[in-house]
Amino acid sequence: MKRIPEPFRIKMVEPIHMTTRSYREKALEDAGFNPFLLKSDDVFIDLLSDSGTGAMSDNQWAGLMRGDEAYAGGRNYYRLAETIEELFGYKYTTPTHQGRGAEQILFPCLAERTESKTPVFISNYHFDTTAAHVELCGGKPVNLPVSEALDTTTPYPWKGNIDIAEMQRTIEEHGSKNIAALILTVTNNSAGGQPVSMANIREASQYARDRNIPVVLDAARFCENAWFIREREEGYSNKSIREIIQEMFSYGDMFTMSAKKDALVNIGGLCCIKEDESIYRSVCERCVPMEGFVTYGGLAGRDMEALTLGLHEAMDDDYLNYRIGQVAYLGERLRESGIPIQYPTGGHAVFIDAAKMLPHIEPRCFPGHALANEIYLEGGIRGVEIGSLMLGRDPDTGEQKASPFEMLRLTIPRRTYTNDHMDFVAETLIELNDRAETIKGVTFTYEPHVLRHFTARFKAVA
Ligand code: P61
Repeated sequence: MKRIPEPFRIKMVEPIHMTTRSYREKALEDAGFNPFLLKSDDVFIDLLSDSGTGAMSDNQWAGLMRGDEAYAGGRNYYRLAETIEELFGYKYTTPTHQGRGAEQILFPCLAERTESKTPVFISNYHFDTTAAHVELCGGKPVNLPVSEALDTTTPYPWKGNIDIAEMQRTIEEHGSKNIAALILTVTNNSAGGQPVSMANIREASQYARDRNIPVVLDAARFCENAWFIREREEGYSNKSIREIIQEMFSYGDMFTMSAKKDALVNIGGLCCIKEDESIYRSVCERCVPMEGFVTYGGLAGRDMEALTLGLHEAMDDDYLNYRIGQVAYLGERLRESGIPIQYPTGGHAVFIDAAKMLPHIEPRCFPGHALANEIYLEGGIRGVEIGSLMLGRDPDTGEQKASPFEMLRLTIPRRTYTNDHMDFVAETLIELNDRAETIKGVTFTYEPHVLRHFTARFKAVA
């Protein structure tokens, strides 16, 4: 594959430092063998998340100066709301401090509308905060990824899709009145940043709408998903990213968005409703006590300005080609060295199949997390587990939920690292792979109840 160089020049740099192995051993021990608890100054290449970690453009930085910091009715809010209406066709916009802020003000409104005590939310895959907010409002999150996504070696273009037959069966089993929403996560983060096809979005949406089930897009990585549709789906190669996005959003009734990803800002989120005024009113009622007044939702005016500009920038063809090309570049380097990854690579990260790379570590000893610790010790690189640890326990039974994946996610921040950094990451992993059998699993010394992986502490198991 031809390498696409960065479509930008670097105007400002932030120094990063390599440490010694003995320094990292001490740092990781102090962090309870949980990379989330490391100081970022002790990390050389930080691939924990692509969330809020990207670089803003000169235009966005300039936009910060245009912030109107009024408590209510600030001009940046109206510019943002107009942009949302123009790009996505959604009438009502509520800004939030980040994606989970949108989830916490929307999901209880959807749950309330069902007749059920445990309303069901179905999805191609709920990301962890999404599942947590479903559970916090008394709901049950049901993940229905397609079976192709579960085999990391099989090349399949739409590993992000929802399994339509399973979706139909689940709706019949529970009855449509008990389904609070269909949530389509684009791209499908937990399955490997994998795209959802337009055909799948259309069909799932139609089925849900015919049964009065609201369709929510979890739109954190909407541009990356649109890029894959243009590359891979018949009938879309001549369409613009913007046209594809308009069609994708036409199949949703509302969307939540962590703007810290594709919208290219360091903080921000959105909860937008296409036309249902009553749900918008319920969202507003929750927004005021939880996030802030409805025209700022936890954001400064300047943050909303940067977000408006970011929405446009993320749709740029050169940017998207480079962005997804960089993820594919790291993926290819690993694959050619025999490291098992979710293949083909998705939009924002390379997912190492830790179950395959470390078959001697059982899921209950978290192979993805063990690998995250090891790559930090080896090269000062920080990744994140996506597997049993992140999935957590069933809140009713206390049992570990069965995870279809045990992965280490190497998440690439936008416009931040060069391919030389990617080479260093690949070389570090290749070295680790050569001594994979020496890597040990982990067990908890402290396990929090909600979203445990963020603050848990561990020790190695013999
Ligand atoms: C991430 F290690 N994602 O992927 P907020 N929906 C989707 C997301 O990907 C998402 C949110 C909603 C993160 C941040 C993160 O255990 C972790 O703006 C598809 O983060 O509130 C966030 O958006 C929530 C990293 C979240 C983690 C949880 O890196």
